[in-house]
Amino acid sequence: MPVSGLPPYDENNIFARILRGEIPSKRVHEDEWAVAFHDIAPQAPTHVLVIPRGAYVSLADFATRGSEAEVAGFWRAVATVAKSLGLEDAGYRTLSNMGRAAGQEVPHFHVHLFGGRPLGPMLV
Ligand code: DGP
Repeated sequence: MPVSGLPPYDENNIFARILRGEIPSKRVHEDEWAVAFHDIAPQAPTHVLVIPRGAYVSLADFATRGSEAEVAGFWRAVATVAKSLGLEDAGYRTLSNMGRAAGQEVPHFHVHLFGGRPLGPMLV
């Protein structure tokens, strides 16, 4: 069933191909649950994408079908990546676009991690 205008999971979406190593990426972290790499069009000095290894189109899909271990492991990885990139002291922002109307372009669930400068108030 499509979620918020997103089609069912496409095994050939760009992040699936990055996960399989078919497309290069600048990886900063990988573990059992997640892979993190620099965004191709950074919007902050540090702009990293964290994605689960599993095939989920969106946060809603991940939260619905992901196991407790996957969900916990993924979110731990987000915090681990932020810490390993030295963002923890100054602070950082996480963001996930859920669905086309929210600006989600790549239909593999991902969390943006922004840091490296004062981020100001969040604008929606
Ligand atoms: P979203 O709009 O939330 O779906 O964000 C998708 C992000 O993915 C966007 O910030 C640009 C990034 N992106 C798109 N294609 C590639 C790619 O091939 N490599 C990398 N590293 N990032 C990509």
